[in-house]
Amino acid sequence: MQTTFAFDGLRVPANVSGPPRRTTGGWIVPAGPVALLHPFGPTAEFYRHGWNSWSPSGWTRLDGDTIGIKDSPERLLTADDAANETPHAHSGSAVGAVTSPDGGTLLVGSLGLGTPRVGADGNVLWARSEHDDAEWFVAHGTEQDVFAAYADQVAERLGRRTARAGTVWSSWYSYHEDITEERIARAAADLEGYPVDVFQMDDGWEPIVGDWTAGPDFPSGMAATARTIARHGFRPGIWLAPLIALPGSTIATERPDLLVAGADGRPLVTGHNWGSHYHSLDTTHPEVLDHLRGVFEQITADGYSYLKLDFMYAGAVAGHRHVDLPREQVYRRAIEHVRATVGDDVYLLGCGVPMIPSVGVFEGARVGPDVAPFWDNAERVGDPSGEGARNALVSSINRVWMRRLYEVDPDSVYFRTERNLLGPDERRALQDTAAVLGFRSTSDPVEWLRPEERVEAANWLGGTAVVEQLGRYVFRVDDRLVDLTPSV
Ligand code: 9PG
Repeated sequence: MQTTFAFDGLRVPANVSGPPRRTTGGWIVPAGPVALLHPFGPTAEFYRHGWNSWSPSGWTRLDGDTIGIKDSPERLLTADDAANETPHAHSGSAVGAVTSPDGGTLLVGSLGLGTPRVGADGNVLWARSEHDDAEWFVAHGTEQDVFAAYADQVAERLGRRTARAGTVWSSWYSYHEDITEERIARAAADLEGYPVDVFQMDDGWEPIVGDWTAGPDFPSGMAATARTIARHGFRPGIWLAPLIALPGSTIATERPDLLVAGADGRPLVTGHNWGSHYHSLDTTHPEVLDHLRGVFEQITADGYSYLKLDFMYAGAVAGHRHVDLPREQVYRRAIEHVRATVGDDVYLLGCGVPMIPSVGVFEGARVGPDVAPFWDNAERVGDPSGEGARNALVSSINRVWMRRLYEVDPDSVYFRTERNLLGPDERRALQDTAAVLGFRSTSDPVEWLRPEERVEAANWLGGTAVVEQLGRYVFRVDDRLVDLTPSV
């Protein structure tokens, strides 16, 4: 049906599937395709929201370049919604908005789990879902107001978990996969006394992605390392990618029938990393749920209560499963199963997660690609999902509104000058972004830091800040004005 939204000072003719109704800060529109005739023209800016943690997000002019992963199907499969993404058109996942040159923002966002898409051109802001099962929220107002109202509508439906992580040390951006029980023990010992709450071991402890048991570099077992971490005063945290399996893993080798399949019935390739492709576990299969229960019972029994669950989008990709259900709902049920296994006191940080389906089931979520000790990613020009400090900062700061949904993790910051190409202003921009988002983590081993850098790290990690958003990328952080515009 055709309708007209009457906003304060703006009338927007629209095609919708049924009569809209008023709600706080906007309108609820029934499930089904939506097209809004916006009057802002091609010089308006479009907010593009990426599907998962690593997917490019941000603002761009409708008459300018699109934001997305261009020219790499492999990257697209891992770092965005490959089934729907059209990188050369202005579109994204779940929510989108257009901002007129004079400042008003028109937003449409999904309130459900039907793999929704939103896009725009100079005349139309459109929205549709793979599965038309969820209502939409439509609003017009200031940028901050409409995104806050949308987030509140999402949280009202999907819930919000409120436990906080505190400060985190991660092994990834220093040691990468090169970790051993001695190296972890040394890093934890050196960190003793620093204002760090969680010591999170990252990828490298397991023998292969898919087999979640102690690898050869952890001969004393994972419980022993958790005890070591705890002895130094930290909450033990660990990384897992529980929904994927490399071809050589036990589950992929012995039970390929438990993997998401392609049209040919063979295990579907659902992403690429570690110099390989990998597959997804079919979480609609009862035996996969049993397997996951076992993995999570073991890891929590070993003493880990902060779990970074990575590559999680792979549980929500399109493919053939034991039970045919909308894929974002399949994903959410899997996380609910994990939650039921670990209980409410375990902190779950989602990474590579589909953003909206993770609301209410994760305490925290990564909101950008990986940082790196360099600013621009020279190898991946035109790929805003590539690792790098700038790419991480840009996506993360454009997702600051998601603070209302979970803790938002912009990834680690650096204090070290050793093994780091980032200059002082670049390191500071990352630190400011993390302070604004309210999630403080670093990966610098104390032994890599000079004396003055140790002081700086301790002060920043121990700090708290009162943050007020003044503009899209402008914040008051305590008494300081932080303008991240030059970094974006
Ligand atoms: C461990 C790492 C770290 C890191 C995670 C994740 O788009 N990609 O292909 C892509 C690959 C790896 C990746 C991120 C994106 O890194 O974000 O913090 O835990 O895994 O292997």
